[in-house]
Amino acid sequence: QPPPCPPARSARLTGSFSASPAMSASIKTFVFFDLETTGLPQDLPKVTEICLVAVHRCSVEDPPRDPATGALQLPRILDKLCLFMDPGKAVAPKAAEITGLNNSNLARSEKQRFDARTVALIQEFLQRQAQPVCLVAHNGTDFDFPLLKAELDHQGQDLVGQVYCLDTMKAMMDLDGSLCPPARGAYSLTALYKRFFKEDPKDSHFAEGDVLAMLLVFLYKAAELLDWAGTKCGTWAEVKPMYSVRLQQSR
Ligand code: DCM
Ligand code: MG
Ligand code: MG
Repeated sequence: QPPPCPPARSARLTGSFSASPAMSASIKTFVFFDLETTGLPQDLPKVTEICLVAVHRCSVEDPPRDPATGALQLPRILDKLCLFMDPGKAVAPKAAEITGLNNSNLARSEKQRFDARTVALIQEFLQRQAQPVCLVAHNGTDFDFPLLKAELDHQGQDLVGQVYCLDTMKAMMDLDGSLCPPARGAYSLTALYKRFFKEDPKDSHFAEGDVLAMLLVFLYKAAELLDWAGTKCGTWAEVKPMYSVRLQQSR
């Protein structure tokens, strides 16, 4: 059992902002999402792939199970949006290796940039869901939320309406009372999936593969995470872009 972190650090790492508990307890739809990218934050990455999978609260509260084994199953009703982009900058070798996406196969498939139409698709997808929605991403606080914000910002746009944010890595660490950075490796998506399901997740570093693995991890801890979401969710309004458009264009 690692020693508890000092209070200041705990507060920062939970990613808990000022969402009103009464409001985030009313989240109707969880939209699990993952981004594949040209690289890590220091590379000022661009998105190569986005997958969003929307799940109504009722499916999270009562997930289906295999009648014979009792094993958790994916909910029957999932809205999905998966899009690939031409990032307009070089995909780093490591990113290409793990995602299978590179400048050549994205260009050959004539993929478009993360443009105004991409933003419109994401907006419409979110607005189709029962409101309010909560975006859920693994390590979202440090990666997926600020990067999506930067891509929207690049288009001069932002999400509309009240949108909540939940980082499954931070939430799982908080639930375990294990908030110190050395414990992070134990809370990677792969590590959590292996801990709960005793096998490797399928299609790691494919956006949809990572989203479905994250959804199963979430369902495994659904009762605790729903409870956590009711009081500790962040809000989209408080997410800052990973970088500014100007910085990206100067590279
Ligand atoms: N990434 C990277 N190098 C790593 C891990 C990730 O460049 N060792 C980048 C490329 C991935 C993106 O982060 O597309 C998202 O990672 P993940 O597949 O874990 O969601
Ligand atoms: Mg990810
Ligand atoms: Mg991924």
